[in-house]
Amino acid sequence: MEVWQSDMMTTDMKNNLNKKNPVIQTVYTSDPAPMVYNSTLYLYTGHDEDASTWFTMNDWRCFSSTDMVNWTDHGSPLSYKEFEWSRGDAWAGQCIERNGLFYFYVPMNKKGGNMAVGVAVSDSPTGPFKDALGQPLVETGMGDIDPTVFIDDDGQAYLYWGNPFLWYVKLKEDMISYDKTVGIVQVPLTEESFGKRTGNPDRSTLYEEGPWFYKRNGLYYMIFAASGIPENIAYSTSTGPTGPWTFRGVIMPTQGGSFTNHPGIADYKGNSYFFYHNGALPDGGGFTRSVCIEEFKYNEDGTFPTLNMTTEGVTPVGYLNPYIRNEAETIAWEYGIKTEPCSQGGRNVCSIDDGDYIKVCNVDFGDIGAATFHASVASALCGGTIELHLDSPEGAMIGALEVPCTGAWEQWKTATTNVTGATGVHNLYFLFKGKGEGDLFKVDYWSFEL
Ligand code: FUB
Repeated sequence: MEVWQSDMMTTDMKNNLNKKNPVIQTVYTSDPAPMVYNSTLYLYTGHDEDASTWFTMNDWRCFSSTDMVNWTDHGSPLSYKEFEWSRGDAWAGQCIERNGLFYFYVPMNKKGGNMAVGVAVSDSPTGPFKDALGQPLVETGMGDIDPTVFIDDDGQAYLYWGNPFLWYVKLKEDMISYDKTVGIVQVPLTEESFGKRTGNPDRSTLYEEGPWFYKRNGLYYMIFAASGIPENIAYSTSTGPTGPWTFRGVIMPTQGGSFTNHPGIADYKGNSYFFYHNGALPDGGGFTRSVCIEEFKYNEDGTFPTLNMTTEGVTPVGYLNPYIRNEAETIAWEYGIKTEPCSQGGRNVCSIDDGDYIKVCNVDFGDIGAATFHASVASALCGGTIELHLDSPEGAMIGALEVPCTGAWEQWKTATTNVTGATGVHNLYFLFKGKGEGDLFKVDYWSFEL
């Protein structure tokens, strides 16, 4: 198991064939917030702009998976620009479902003011989300960032947030207002509750930011970025939703080349997953971060094991069905490509150059095997070829789709080719080939046929 160390080189993108971290390679992502809904795991992230030298973040991103290794890119469900009162800084948020609506709690800087937490609502987990209030939901003027939301078994919802303080409100059932009789409560940051920090008179406990609040087997968990800069991830537990909290120790040491970290926890298909970020992509670092995932098992008593950052990441918990429409932007690993909004709706893969590839994992072709392959493609230039290889870019080639010039980048055509030798379960590589300079073609979606 390869563990990230602070002096480790960044990921070798092209030859990273058996590794799954970071889980998104097309953009820098941060501050992961997983949400399980309708048997799908949705991953909401922040988005560090390329070449950032500060937390330059304009929108949030959403990805989804049903197997934890192939991630579909849904683009941006929400930007700070949706909030008329915001001037920027789309920092760490979390989304939750209640009564068929999705509530996305997000911190931003106010026009002419400080950070504040807003809430946006949508009837779809992938958005678009709309500002629910036209003004912030909560603000204290003292570090109102990193909201985390949880609905308890009795229906009471809680929103915690803050750096350097930890605050909470009891949300009303509408999820866009809170109980003003209780008001905004400041959690006592005591050594017993959040650990002892030395050398910083302004912050006497390890609590820093990025809280993640949930309940498991009757125990409430507060996971948080801890210890100052550089951060590790630590946690506290309580028998009640509002404390008192007991400090339990560090979960993830400082690793991975980003001076911040941010936890997100989800149980999915019988496994427990720990989401975090690091600086592992090329040109990555504290302001160009990337989300990673580790699978873990709670100890018998509900405490956490120590978790290290790895490049291996998680193992699949499902198979990809090649005989249905699959979005080209469903990706386990890629080299060289990007995604963008598609003129046919949704997103498509773009920035395809000769030698680039997309890998999808655990594709189940079945016993009979595939006979044909179709893809929706567009090219204003010379087109090219999509070679279909099993298990590595140099593995058995089961087919090669000629992509024609379709006349325009928005002119989509379905191209088809015959396939042989595709049976059983394989990782599938789409290896892009072509002679032109720059973008060869775009791909919207694909499928195989028996
Ligand atoms: O992503 C911007 C800020 O960095 C977040 O709000 C913090 O949790 C830290 O990850």
